[in-house]
Amino acid sequence: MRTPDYDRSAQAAGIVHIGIGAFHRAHQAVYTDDAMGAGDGDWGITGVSLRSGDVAAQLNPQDGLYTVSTRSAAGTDLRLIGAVQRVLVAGEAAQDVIDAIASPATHIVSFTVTEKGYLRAADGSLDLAAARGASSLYRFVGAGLAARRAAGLPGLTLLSCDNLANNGAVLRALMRDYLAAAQPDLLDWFDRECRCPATMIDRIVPATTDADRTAVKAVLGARDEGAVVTEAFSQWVIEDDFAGPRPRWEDVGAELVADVAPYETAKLRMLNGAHSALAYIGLGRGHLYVHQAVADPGIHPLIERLMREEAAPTIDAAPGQDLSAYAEALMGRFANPALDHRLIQIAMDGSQKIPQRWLETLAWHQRRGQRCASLGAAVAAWIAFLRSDHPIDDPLADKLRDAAAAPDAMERLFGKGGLIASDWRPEPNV
Ligand code: CS2
Repeated sequence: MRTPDYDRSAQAAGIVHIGIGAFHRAHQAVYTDDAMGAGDGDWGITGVSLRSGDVAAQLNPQDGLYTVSTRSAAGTDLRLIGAVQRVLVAGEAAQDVIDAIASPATHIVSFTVTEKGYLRAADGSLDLAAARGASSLYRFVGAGLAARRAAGLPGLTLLSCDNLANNGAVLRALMRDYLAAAQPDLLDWFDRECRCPATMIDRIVPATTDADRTAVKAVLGARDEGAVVTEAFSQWVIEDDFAGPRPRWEDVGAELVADVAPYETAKLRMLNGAHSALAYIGLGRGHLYVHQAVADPGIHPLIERLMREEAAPTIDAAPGQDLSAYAEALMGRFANPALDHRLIQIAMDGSQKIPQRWLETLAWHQRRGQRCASLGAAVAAWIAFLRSDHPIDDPLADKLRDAAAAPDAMERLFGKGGLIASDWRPEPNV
């Protein structure tokens, strides 16, 4: 088993990561572990959980160490990751979180807080009441930045690693909205000193189950509470616009580029768009996992069409970006029989995911007078899901259920002033 090949105890913590779930541990933390293994020091990660204390309870007793199991049809590869040094629970150690952000050793604050963690109102602007709340990333970052300025320290790079369109610009705008309301004297300093690069992040990471932990124990000989399970594929495209030092992630597989948009758009509309369609259509047909749904002959062609004929034409590909090869690779990744990726996990937070995954594609075609049969079926499957007995895990759950139950469900969900803001307007027979 591969283990960290650098002196963990000699590394300063250069990164504070907010939202230290399984995805971060299988993605950015692995690149950072690789970078430190390649000799680039002082990029230890201080993890922060904004809500639950689960990850802190799993990782702190293990000194931040955990395994990543990479699973494919060929078997499982196990590796120990040393990049995470400790995990703070914001609600229990607020000052420690602020101190970590304000530490002279910190250069980057990164985020995987999921779509809903950005606390946006339906029109995309900051929900200021929520942003002033206890589990708001803005409060901690705002306080940490204020302490840095007071100490005469330089600003930071705020690195959003969530599946949002234009995640860097979105984070910058929301952070500015928060500062304008709560700490207006910091705005100019923020503009001068801080950067918010865009990123495209990609690795399929199902939620870890107890069966996964048991499988790891069989190999490791010890129980790893923080174990994560993933696929072999991993991709990270980052806009090269940092406020200060950063790990040499490009030496260990990340792509540092001037413009992330073509990669990000392709990923959101093709991979994530297909994922959400698989989730709702698959659940409707009684499947549990992605690999089952994509193998269903009643679903497979619909997903191919969604990616190749509906999403791909809307993307302004970068030179050398081959969307047909991308679609083919995605079908292979979805079919991975060794990864039990639950459809219900992807079905969660639909109100936050669907605009950038489906509705931008639908609007693009609508402007050209074209219909999208696959995305139309996906929208119908989401409404059927909202009407079904499945538990709805979504910040708008109650409103969605009510809207979906109404005879004019499409209007209430997607119409002007509906629950889901977008440029797409439902038509009869979408
Ligand atoms: C999935 C993503 O849960 C979901 O909504 O679509 O987490 C997906 O697995 C990742 O974005 C892959 O990079």
